[in-house]
Amino acid sequence: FLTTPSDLGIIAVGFSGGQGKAGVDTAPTALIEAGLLTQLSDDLGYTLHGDVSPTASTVYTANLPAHDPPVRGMKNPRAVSSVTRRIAEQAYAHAREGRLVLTLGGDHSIAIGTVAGSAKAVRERFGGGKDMAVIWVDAHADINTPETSGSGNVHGMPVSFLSGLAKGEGEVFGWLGEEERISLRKLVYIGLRDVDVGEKRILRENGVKAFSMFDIDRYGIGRVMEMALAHIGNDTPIHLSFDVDALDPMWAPSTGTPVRGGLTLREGDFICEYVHQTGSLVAVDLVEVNPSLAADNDLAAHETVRAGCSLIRDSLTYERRVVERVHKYHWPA
Ligand code: HAR
Ligand code: MN
Ligand code: MN
Ligand code: MN
Repeated sequence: FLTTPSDLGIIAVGFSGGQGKAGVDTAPTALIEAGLLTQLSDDLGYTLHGDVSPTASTVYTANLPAHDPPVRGMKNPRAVSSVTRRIAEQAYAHAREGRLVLTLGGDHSIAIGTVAGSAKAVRERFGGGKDMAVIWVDAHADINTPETSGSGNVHGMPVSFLSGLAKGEGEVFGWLGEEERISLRKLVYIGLRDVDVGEKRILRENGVKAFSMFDIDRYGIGRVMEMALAHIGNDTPIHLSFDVDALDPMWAPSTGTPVRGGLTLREGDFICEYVHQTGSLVAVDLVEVNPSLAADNDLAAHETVRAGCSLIRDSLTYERRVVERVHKYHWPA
C-alpha cells in the first residue's frame, strides 16, 4: 500500500569548492539557525534523520587533498569529486530507508552527489526502465563540460557529468557510473537567463526541455509547470534541484552569481508547491545561498535565507496538513 512519506533524510553540506567565493559553505547553518528544521518537524510533522549539527558538513569536507591542481581546466577537481561521492552515498542511503532527501548546500556542484544518489536508488527501486526526472530551477544551465567551461568552476558543470555528456576518470568523477546517470530527455530547466554559448549548443543538439524567463513571462508560471510535468510524464520520480539564483536578486541577493530579471519569490514557491503536489518528489536540493555576500547590509543575507526556507517548506508541504496526499514513490521502509 501507498503512504505519504513523513521521514526526511537531511544532508547539510556546506561546501564551496565548486566555485570561487567563500561563504556558501555557511548556508546550511544559516538556514538551520533561521528555524528551518523546527518548521519541518513541528509545523509540517516530518521526522528528521541525518546529522544536522553545525559541524555536519565536515563529514563531507574532511580529508580533502591539500594539493589539487586543475584537471581539464576544472578547479578543485579531486575535492569536488570526493565530496560529491560521499554525498551520493548519503543520499542513496537515505532514499533506501524510505526517506525523502533534503540537501542544504553548498554550491551547485553538490548536486552531482545528490542527483547521482537518487538516480541510483530510483533505478534499484523501480527498475532500470524508470528513469528519474530532474527539474533544475536556475538562472544558469550548469551543463558546461570541462572543455566548454570558461570558468573552470565545477558548479557550472554538474548536469554534463550527471548526464554522461562529460565523462569522469579515476579520482576525478571516476566513481560516477551508469547507475547514477540521468537522461537528458527527463531533464527540465526552469528560470534560465544566463546560458553560455557552448551550453546553448548542447541544449539545442540534445533537445533539452528548457523554460527560460521568456517562457515564464509568455505563458505564466502555472502553464509552464503544466508543460514541464507533461514533458516528464506521470508516474515518474522527480528530483528537484533549486538554485536560489533562479530568484530575482530582489528576493535572493546573497548568492555568488546573481542575474537580474528572475523569478519572484512567489513564482519560486509555486514551482515547489506544484512539484510537491505531484506526489512524485523523491529529493530536493537548495543551493547557492551565500550569507556572506550581503551587498550592503545584513538584511540582504537575512532575506535570502528566508527565501530559501520558504522554498524548502513549500517543496515539502503543499497543504500537507489539510490534504492527505498519496505519494506514488514512497520507498520501502
Ligand atoms: N556558466 C558559468 C560557468 O560555467 C556560470 C555558472 C554559474 N553557476 C551557478 N550555478 N551559479 O548555477 O562558470
Ligand atoms: Mn546552479
Ligand atoms: Mn545558478
Ligand atoms: Mn558508482
